[in-house]
Amino acid sequence: MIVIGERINATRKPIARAIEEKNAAHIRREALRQIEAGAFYLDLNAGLGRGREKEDLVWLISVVQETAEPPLCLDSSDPEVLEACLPLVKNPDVMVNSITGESARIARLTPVIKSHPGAKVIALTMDDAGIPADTDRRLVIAERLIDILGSCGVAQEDIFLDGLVQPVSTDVRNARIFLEFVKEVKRRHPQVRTTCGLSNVSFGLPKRSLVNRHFLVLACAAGLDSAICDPTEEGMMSSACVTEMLLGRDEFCMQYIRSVREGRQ
Ligand code: THG
Repeated sequence: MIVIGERINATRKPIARAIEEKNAAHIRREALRQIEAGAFYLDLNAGLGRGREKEDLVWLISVVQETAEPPLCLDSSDPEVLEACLPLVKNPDVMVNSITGESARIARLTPVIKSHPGAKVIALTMDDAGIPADTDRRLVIAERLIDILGSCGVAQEDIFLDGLVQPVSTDVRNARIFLEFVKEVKRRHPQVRTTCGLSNVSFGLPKRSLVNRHFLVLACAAGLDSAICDPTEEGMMSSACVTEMLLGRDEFCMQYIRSVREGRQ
């Protein structure tokens, strides 16, 4: 499971405050905590909605890159912000989060993607009509996104389709709709990868981390390759590690045994 650490996101109040106050130490601590917990990519989101997203994301990138150069996942809905920030990222293993099936976004983002060969791209299965309620319509958008990204030169394994999991609190079928999406994408396109904002599933419920980590197990079994989540959340990384082993993806149980030996379980 490729974990994309979600904690450096301006919708979280401590991060919004750190950005406002230019508290670099706080951001660096959040980066290190997530890497130590097992995040591979760090998602950076500076969308405070105060018209300074570009400057703020530039600042986040520079701060996070001061100590280490971790793989980054640039999380913005504004193609202009992504275009300005991508050249600043030092680690070539970078993710663009995200493109959608919306025509305006496609038109603005495809040239940016073409000019950054090797970048991984998260593609959301929504279009001008919004997020489809059913699996089939999400699959139609997914096929279109695979075609578009392929024609931009993005390799299949660098495409991360996000089937946009919706809260089970609003419709109890929502987790299943997402799991079916993942299974079908992996059946049709084994090379294409899948991801999701994991905690969306538990929105509106108590004890969210309990729901999140059980959903991670199910999604992992359905073939989910990656998750945007909080690696410091209780049980999250343990669930991922044990599930990978039980699904036969941890040769000789080495990762699991090592994690116990190192006191991570
Ligand atoms: N798909 C993709 N990218 C995404 C998402 C997705 N990026 C953003 C988001 N969804 C995933 N990241 C976060 C980051 C932080 C939080 C949730 C998701 C978070 N939320 C608090 C909560 O829900 O309780 C609210 C903030 C707070 O007040 O602390 O922390 O789906 N591709």
